[in-house]
Amino acid sequence: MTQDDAKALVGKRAAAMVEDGMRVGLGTGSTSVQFIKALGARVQQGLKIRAVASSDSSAELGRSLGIEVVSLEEMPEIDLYIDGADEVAPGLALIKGGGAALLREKIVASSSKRFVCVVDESKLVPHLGKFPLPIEIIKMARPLVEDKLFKLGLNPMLRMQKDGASPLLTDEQNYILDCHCGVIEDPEKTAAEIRAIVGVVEHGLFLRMAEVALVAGGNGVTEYNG
Ligand code: ABF
Repeated sequence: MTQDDAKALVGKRAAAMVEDGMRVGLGTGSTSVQFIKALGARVQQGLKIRAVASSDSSAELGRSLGIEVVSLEEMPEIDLYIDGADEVAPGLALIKGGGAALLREKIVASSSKRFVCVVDESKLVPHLGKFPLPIEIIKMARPLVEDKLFKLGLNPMLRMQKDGASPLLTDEQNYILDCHCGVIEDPEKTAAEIRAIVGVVEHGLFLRMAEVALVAGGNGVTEYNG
């Protein structure tokens, strides 16, 4: 099975979890795209749902497929949020934000009764940290935040646009610092240290948020509970 096949399989499995009348959170990234497409197909067959999206791109995709996408203000409570991750470690500790949507993703996850993570098996790791940890920061605070992160040994690097000419801006017009920190031994401690820095908006450690990860691989889709 290719990685694309695995993403399509797990996206479809997650879409099958959605029931009539549910308030759904739409994740971001290529696995979530597969979920949104499979959900859109069900909506076209008559499934009635409303959704909140974790990025402008997912909102656009959802609407283009006939999904009613509303704001969190209009629908502050969500029944089921489906989203991908960059790494999944024991305890269902996640790194997210490779797609630069971590702030809205964490807001939507925190507004949801249930968060189900969808990944292919390449995302399962024994420890977080090989994937650079994204941190969303206020532009003005960059020198201050970078200095503090260097002192914590987290080696931040400003994320640039694909052409490398200018810094990438999130949907909320903030910067992303990608931290090349190596193995994160104690994610709770690292999360608390980052959170204490003035100018940090949010970090990509999602701890004790997902109830399960659906993992697609050679054996089909399996449940990972950490
Ligand atoms: C979102 O998309 C992110 O939090 C994560 O960074 C990324 C995963 O993307 P993909 O599904 O394309 O690997 O879920």
